Amino acid sequence: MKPSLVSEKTFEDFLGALLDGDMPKCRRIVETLLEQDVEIADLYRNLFHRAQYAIGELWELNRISVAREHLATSITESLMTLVYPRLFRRERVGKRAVISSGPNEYHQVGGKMVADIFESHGWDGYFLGANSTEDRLLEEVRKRDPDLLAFSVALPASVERLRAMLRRVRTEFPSLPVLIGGKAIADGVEDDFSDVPSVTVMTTLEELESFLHQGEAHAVHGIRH
Ligand code: B12
Repeated sequence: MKPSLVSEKTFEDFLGALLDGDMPKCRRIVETLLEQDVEIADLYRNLFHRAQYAIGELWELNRISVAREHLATSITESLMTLVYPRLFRRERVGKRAVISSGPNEYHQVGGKMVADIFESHGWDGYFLGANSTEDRLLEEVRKRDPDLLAFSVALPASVERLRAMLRRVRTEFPSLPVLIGGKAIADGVEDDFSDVPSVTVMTTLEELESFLHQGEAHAVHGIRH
């Protein structure tokens, strides 16, 4: 991975503009980075992720309103579309991933980033969005017949619900490889899924990228945490 192109100054400028709800300025910053050929994982991790976490802290400290947080998140989600022409540069590799935020989980930015990383590696990434119910998820898995299933969980409470969901997934798809990540996992709330077969716990987009680089085809199968 190349060194980050997101300098401290760029981050501060972006965060300031995001807090002001200044979409044109945010957009210019992202476009400049894209012109410099920033790596998608770098842009997502060192600009968007960092800014969203900073927004979360300010919200928690009551220094910004929930409306300001919603505005910032909506700008971030819109800016992610600027990356799309880059996502499909690579030839398709004929692999599919279904990605979900899991049950009762309304945080969807991280899961969408994961889906985009799959796309940028030539996979088809089907992102089911926030709050997937078990029935809806299973229906999509049957329909898409994916090579891999990935979950993104931000809330500690989502982890137990995810376990219950995984039990159902395993009944019907005993060996489908599953990746689990997200803030709740990175914070160490619960990261031991060794009782569920073929589950890999992974917390960063960089890890996901090296997994995709190494794995590409068959190595995806049978990977265990
Ligand atoms: C925006 C936001 C919301 C929005 C989400 C909207 C949306 N469109 O997603 C809304 C308003 C819905 C929301 C609701 C709530 N939120 Co909220 N939210 C946030 C905030 C500010 C940003 C989330 C975000 O966009 N993060 C950016 C993404 C990119 O980060 P990420 O998900 O961690 O993903 C990165 C990595 O983890 C990794 N990754 C993620 N998934 C995966 C998966 C794999 C396989 C891999 C490899 C990697 C990977 O890649 C990403 C890029 O680096 C966070 C602050 C924070 N620190 O996260 C709080 C935060 C997560 N929310 C919080 C809370 C408490 C709530 C509510 C309970 C508030 C309430 N009282 O209603 C509800 C819960 C609703 C629910 N049932 O889910 C707390 C959670 C605290 C905790 N430990 O429990 C936080 C941390 C805020 C805080 N500091 O208190 N929230």
